This record gives sequence, structure tokens and C-alpha cells, in this order.
Amino acid sequence: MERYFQPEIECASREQIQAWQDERLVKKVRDVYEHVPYYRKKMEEKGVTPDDVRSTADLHKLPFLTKDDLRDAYPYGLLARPLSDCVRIQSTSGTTGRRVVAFYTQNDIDLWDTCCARAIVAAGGTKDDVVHVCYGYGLFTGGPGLNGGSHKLGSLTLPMSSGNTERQIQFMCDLGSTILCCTPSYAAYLAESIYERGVRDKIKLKAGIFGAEAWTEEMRQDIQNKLGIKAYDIYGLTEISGPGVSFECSEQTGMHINEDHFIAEIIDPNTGEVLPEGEKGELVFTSITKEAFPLLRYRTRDICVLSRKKCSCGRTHVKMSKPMGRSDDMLIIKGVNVFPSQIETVLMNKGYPANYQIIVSRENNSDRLEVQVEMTPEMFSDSVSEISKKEKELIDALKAMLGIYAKVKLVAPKSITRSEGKAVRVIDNRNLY
Ligand code: DLL
Repeated sequence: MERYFQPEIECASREQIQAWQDERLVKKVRDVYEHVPYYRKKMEEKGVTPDDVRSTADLHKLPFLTKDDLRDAYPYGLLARPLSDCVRIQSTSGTTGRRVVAFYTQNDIDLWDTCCARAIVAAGGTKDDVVHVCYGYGLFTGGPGLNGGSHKLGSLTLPMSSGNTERQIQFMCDLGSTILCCTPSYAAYLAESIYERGVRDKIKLKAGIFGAEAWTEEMRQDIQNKLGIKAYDIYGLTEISGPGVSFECSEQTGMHINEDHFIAEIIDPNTGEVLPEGEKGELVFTSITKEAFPLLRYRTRDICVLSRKKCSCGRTHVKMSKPMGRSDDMLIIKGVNVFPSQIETVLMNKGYPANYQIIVSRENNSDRLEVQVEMTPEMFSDSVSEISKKEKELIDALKAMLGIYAKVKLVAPKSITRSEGKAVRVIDNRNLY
């Protein structure tokens, strides 16, 4: 039987959800207009005042907010409460310039925890479960989000964080973990490691809550079969709070968006025009209950489809499909957000020509990043040891910029194929979408 964390909210009538959204949106628009000069300026530039927004039907009048706005306003420019009311900061994995810093009041943390608790219950979780969290803890929202949700539900929470597979499996066996929370690629790696060690019968897992990166239906089947569990998708982004913005239910056909907190729209990424339900486009979120860092009409760059078709689980909140791609060039590698422009900056700073290729692949369920860089003719005459030294320098500089290891291969001048149109800088062999 389907269970809910907050049935009166998760299964509310559409009219009720609409009423919550209308009321909360109007209040939030007034709030940011009053407290955030950055928003007021943007609204004034568009000729909108809070009086123009009387319900969600007026949402389209508001300006969009993008990652560029977040960068312009970094770090405090979008804060809607005094810093002294904030209790937490989280951040994305991107680096300077691209880094997103999000602030939370205690109420913001509570609502985030609640969203994650809903996700855990939708995956069959109860207070009697042992929730094994191996998303990263720290600035990344994965660990703290699922940890908070598990606490809220009253489950026994294992804050494992990522890495150390041996210890993960040991704890899983010894402490009887029943719900696994991690990225799908790590879940697949764990599944394989458990299988290889022949300890599957010592594992009590029944469900997994996997997100933070794209994964396919094939990958779901593989993880489900290897671990003998049901694998649920969870979506979210730091800007909007973290994991739990939406989550899958027993139907496993898309993720219910927590519409009492977030209004979702789908727009044409080129024109900004709002698209009707069922059409594919860029997902835009408005957070209507957050206090410290409420974002209005934030463009996620994730491409997906929304559906209000009746769901067999009984939840009434709109469902989003798995993201089907991005409308910008951001890559998610080992859970870290990487922009090709960051790689280019490193290469340029070190005096390399702009001829390079970024190759992303997945081996043994782990992402690999390789950067092939053309040498200048002068460099090409260097000895092998000189070239290795230069590669090592670039590996270090890329690690400092991206936070992850990238294999670097220096190649002969003019050896990277020139494209006749746009340069093909990124070859992503993972086939995730
Ligand atoms: O990845 C939050 C999260 C943590 C979600 C744990 C789920 C589980 P960011 O690091 O800010 O936040 O990255 C957000 O990751 O815009 C999507 O492009 C991508 N993403 C997140 N969840 C999914 C998913 C966290 N289930 C960006 N499927 C988003 C595909 C996802 N892509």
C-alpha cells in the first residue's frame, strides 16, 4: 500500500494546490521586492510591480533569473533575510565565478528536510529503516539533504558520505542498511562490488534513492537486478534547495515536484515563451516558501517534460520526466558540475592554443575525463620528459579549477580534427540522455 509523509499535502486536490501557490507567490513577490534590491531593479527594468502579480497566472510577467544573475549577485546580493537569520550555506561543485552559494534559515532547512522525507517515504521508507547515505557531505547538498530527510522521518541514519567502498559494504552488512542514497553511478559500482564479493545475501537493502546526475532506464534495471531493490530517481539543485525538489513514487515514471514549495514552468529555451503541458523545454522554478534565498523564475537549463496525468500512487503534484539534456554546455562528471569554458581558461592561462577536445566516458560505472590538448610547435620539440612535466602541470591546474582529476594528453600540433562549423569541443561517450 502506498504511504505518504504528508498525505494531506501530497494528495491535495488540484484546486487546493493552486490556492497555495497563488497565495504564496503573491507574498513572495512582495517579500523579495521589499528586501532584495537586485530583484527590485530587475522587476523595475521589466516594468513589473508586485501589484501586477495577483496569482500564478501572472507568473510570466516576472523576469527570469539565470546563473549569470547568481554570479553578478555573488555572494549576498540575493539574500532576502539578514545573515544573522541564516543557519547554513551550501554550494555547488563549480568553482569561482561559477560557484553557486545558497543560504538557508532554519525554516528553509526544515522544508528541505520535509521534501527529502517525502522522497524517502515514497521509496517505501519508514522510521524502522536504516538509511545509508553515501552522497557527499559538506558543501554539496546530497549528503545533508538526504540526512535531514531521514532524521525528519525518524529513520536510523548512517551518514557514510562518499568513497571507501570496502567500508560502505562492511557497514551495509553489519548494520543492516535498508535504503541506499547515492549517485546512480556509485550505486552501480557498489552493486558490482557487492556482486563480486559474493555478499549479496548479507545485504538487506530494499530500495535506493539515486540522483544528482542523469541515468538511463537500462541503468535502473541493472542496479535493481544486481541489488534486488527498487531504484527511485530524485532530482534537485542547490539553487532551489538541493535534492528533493522532486522525487519518484512507486510508479517510477517521473518525479513529483513538491508544488506546495516550488512552482514549475517549461519554457522554450530560445524564446523564453512558456510552453503548454506535455511539451519538451527548459524547466524553470519559482520557490514560494523559502526565506533566505528564494529564487523567482530560475532557469535550471535542464530540459524535460511536465505531466499532470493522474498518478497511480495517489499523489497529485505535477510530475517531471527525467532530465533529457541541458540547454547549456554544463557537464556533470563524477557529480561535479564542469563547464568546458573552465577547462579552456586553464589551457589559455598556460599558453596553449585553443585546440583541444574534452572526452568524457564511463568505465566500471565511474566517469572519466580526458582532455586532449594540442601543443604549440615549440612545445612539440620538447623531450618526452618535458612533455610529461607539462601534462602533470595541466593536470594540477585542472584539478585546482575543477576539483576533479582529468587525464591530460598533449598531442601534436594540428592533430585535432578541425570542424567546419562549430568546434566540437566535447565528446561525451556516456550516452546518458
Ligand atoms: O545535484 C542536488 C542533488 C543531490 C539531487 C542528490 C539529487 C540527489 P547540484 O550539484 O546543484 O545539485 O546539481 C544540479 O544536477 O540542474 C541537473 O542538471 C542535475 N541533476 C540533479 N538530479 C538529477 C537527476 C544536486 N535525478 C543539477 N537526473 C541539475 C538528472 C539531475 N540530472
